Amino acid sequence: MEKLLKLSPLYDILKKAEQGERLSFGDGVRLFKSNDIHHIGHIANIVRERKNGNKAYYITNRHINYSNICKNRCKFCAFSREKDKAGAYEMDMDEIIEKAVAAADEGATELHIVGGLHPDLPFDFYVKMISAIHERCPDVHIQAFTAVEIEHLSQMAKLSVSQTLKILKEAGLGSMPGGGAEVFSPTIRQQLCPEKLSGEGWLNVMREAHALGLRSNATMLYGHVETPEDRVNHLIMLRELQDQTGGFMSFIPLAFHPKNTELANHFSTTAMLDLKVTSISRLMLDNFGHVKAFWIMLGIKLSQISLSFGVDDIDGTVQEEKITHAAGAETPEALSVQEIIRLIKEAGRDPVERDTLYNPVQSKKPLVCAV
Ligand code: V47
Ligand code: SF4
Repeated sequence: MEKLLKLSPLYDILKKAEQGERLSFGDGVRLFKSNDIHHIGHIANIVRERKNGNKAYYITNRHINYSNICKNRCKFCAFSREKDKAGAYEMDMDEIIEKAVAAADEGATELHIVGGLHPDLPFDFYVKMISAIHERCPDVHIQAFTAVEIEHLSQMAKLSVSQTLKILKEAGLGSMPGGGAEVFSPTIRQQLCPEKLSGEGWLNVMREAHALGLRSNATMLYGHVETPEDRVNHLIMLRELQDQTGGFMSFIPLAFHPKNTELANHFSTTAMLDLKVTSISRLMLDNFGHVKAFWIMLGIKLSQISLSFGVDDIDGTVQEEKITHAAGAETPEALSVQEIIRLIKEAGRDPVERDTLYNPVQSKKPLVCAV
């Protein structure tokens, strides 16, 4: 391989990555502009194995998308609806708690709870939702609210982001998912989601969360109108915040699904771009522990292959997913633990069930909730 690697026009960059040297903006852009997926993947795999050995993580979890009502109109989103318009929904507290309790009874160790920016649900609703779930299922980790939702909740509550997060943490919030990051470039945000919290704003919410001891994930939505330069800038901004806080657990590249969105004339992502993004993310984000393939968006087969292209985590059982499926995802909404384990083993990796914070899960016994 070394002989072949020397022939690659990317040899200098790949050698740097292999030796643990930080890659520059220019390096990242050159990688994205190359189609040498074998060599990029090979070095990403070396880095992936250096960080996580032969382990491939998964989690028993459940997504709850409590409402699709949103005051924003992001052009890439097929999920959101205006209040009182056809297709708008809002789960009530009982329904949310029922889903949470059922998931915990079936062995979920994590609840992933996100929704739109509801124009008039009071902050108190969200606090009650978290505390009610936490009271009923104290052993289940609640990963809820993107940085964009937190900023919105802080406006509804007329509190600072830090105070908002503190109240939610006291109620039982365990960590935050990585959604809402999209691509940080102000030009792209202006074009696709002008009402949305800025990239700087997203990073500031995460900085506040990490300062309070709340860990989080980070994402990047790719495969729409962004350039290789936009992607690399995004990754470097994440890397810089991670240098300061160390609070990010995993990075999840999100493959854009165009159906039913205002960008419906765009193509879906290709396998080539998907694997470049997982591999180059692994190489650029040298201070992130994990790169995760959200199989719902990446597809089951490509997620399996991505385990050799930088990825060490294949997410979870999920059970119900509305955001990507509104945009035409053809994946199922759930995978069983047995299916996930088979995918991982056939990829030659060792499956490790993890909790949200990447501790191995010892007991397979369902966590029982208080009735
Ligand atoms: O914030 C919206 C994206 C995100 C589309 O942290 C779309 O572990 C593709 O962030 N095509 C929500 N993506 C999902 C998310 C996530 C998922 C799984 C795990 C984690 C984690 C986070 O989905 C949104 C937005 O960036 N999105 N529309 C679309 N048409
Ligand atoms: Fe609303 Fe999020 Fe959809 Fe944007 S991506 S319209 S903020 S639900």
